[in-house]
Amino acid sequence: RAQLLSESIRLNQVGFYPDAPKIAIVVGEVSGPFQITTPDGKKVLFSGTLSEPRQNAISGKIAHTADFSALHTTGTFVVVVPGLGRSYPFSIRPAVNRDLAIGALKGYYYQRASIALPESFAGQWHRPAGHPDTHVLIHPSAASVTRPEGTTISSPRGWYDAGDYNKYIVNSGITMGTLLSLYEDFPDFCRTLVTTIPESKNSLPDLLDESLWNLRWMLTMQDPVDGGVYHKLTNARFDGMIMPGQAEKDRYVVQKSITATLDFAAVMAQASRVFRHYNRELPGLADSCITAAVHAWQWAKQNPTMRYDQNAMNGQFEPDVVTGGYEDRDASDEWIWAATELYLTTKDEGYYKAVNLFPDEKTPLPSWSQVRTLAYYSLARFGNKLTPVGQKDLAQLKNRLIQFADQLRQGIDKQAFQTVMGKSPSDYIWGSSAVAANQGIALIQAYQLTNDRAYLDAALTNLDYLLGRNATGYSFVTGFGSKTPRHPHHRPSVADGIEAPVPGLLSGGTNANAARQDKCVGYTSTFADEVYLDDDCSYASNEIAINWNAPLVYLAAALEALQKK
Ligand code: 9MR
Repeated sequence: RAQLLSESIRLNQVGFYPDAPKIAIVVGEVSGPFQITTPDGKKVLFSGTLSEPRQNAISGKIAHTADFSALHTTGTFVVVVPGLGRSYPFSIRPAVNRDLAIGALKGYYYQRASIALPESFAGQWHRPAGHPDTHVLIHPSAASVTRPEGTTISSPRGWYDAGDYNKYIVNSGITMGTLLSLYEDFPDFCRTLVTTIPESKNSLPDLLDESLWNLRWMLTMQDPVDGGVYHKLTNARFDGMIMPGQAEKDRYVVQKSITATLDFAAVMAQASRVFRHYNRELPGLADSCITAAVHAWQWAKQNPTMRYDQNAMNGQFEPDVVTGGYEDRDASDEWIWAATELYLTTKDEGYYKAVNLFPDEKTPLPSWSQVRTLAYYSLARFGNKLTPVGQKDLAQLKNRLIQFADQLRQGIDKQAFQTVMGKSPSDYIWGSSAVAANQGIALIQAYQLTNDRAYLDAALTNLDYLLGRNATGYSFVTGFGSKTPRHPHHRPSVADGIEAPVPGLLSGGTNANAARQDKCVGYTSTFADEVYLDDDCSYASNEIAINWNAPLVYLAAALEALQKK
């Protein structure tokens, strides 16, 4: 008999690979048997017993595991806990994350600036073009002899950063680095990811065509005279909740910054490597990219203290700029990333030696403000192909990555939701969904180095987290799962008059400090792992952003690519 839905049963609402671990977490004081049945309840495929209770270290709440890893039958099922009810449906099948990988990559298409999205590609989310960005003002903070205040540059294309319509180089940096690394790590698999975009018919993989939309914008953000890169292209203040085509505010490029310029150098160096393979289709692009990267590096050498400090800037120039800051006091990690990508592309050991690659024992989790480990990933990818200076450090480097993954993996079994994510309450920051996804990437790197499937299984726990096995019960990806964000802080999703939000976008997710940060009314919990609100006022827990989607694309695609082995 069909059971009523119980929100106490938390699980990946998309599904599981036939041979991978499969668990649901049942929250609350229950015990005894559970079953896996068809959604109508007519057929029982598996019976098991709930685990002993475990206490959630953050909230003190009780959790039990329903482990049905031994079920390998493909199909669509639910978990039933007698007396409690059933879970959301999920499937067990090969390639279960393929649609997610494609959908999350397609998310970037919807974020494109300066182009109309026709119905043939965007479905019900079709919309007119917005932000041509062909007459972008030089903000007084960015004025130079050749580009004085009030002159304009053309800087079209790119992806909107997030729920807002501005374009920020720093955040584009890690986003592009993550997507291009996915390509470099799994080129053959990436060619199979078809997102149905205007460029799908050309000979490039859609992942690269999509990345090109942003790469071409990034190239326009470099001052051709000195090589420095403007920190962002932005309105002075955020747009209202309007569609892109209705936005009319002036757009500016602001001061050049050390972090933007180094992130740009890293991306361009990596892009040069990647697009070198498509020299026939894109003649000259790879050369332009490496030239741009080297020029940026030279600017950085001459301007190492050029931090972007919006508060200090405001008051000095007209108008004040109050949009996203992406401010970062410490550029040492950006130096490491830029030097590494330049070294890998040019094989010039001077870049490698220009920085201290291992300033301490840490392997920091990548984020927009911390890109050191992206350098380690790239070096590990090249492995034995490194020149002698790189070879010398290779063993140490691999050890670091493996140790980092071991730390992540350690103690999952004691965690309420049996995920890598959330072992520490400090995981629940602004954009915590990307913490989970980036932890997953770190585990995949360790798998690549060791072939130990335990790392893959650990990475899967965080995909399970993102898709519903968590303290909120939400799958954080719009359109993927049963209980998904309906009201993300995302201007098109709010303003388009269509009920469903734009699909394939990863909500920032649980954020312990969200209520204090966005002051949105309606949060129902103060436990770090539960502070999430599906309301568009909640920009601190329910915005979407390109740097969060990228590790989701990586994680889903890499897991797909590796399951096939
Ligand atoms: O992702 C950023 C997060 O780490 C910061 O804590 C937060 C506040 O500064 O800003 C986030 O980035 C936002 C950016 O500044 C503007 N566009 C939306 C981004 C996601 O919320």
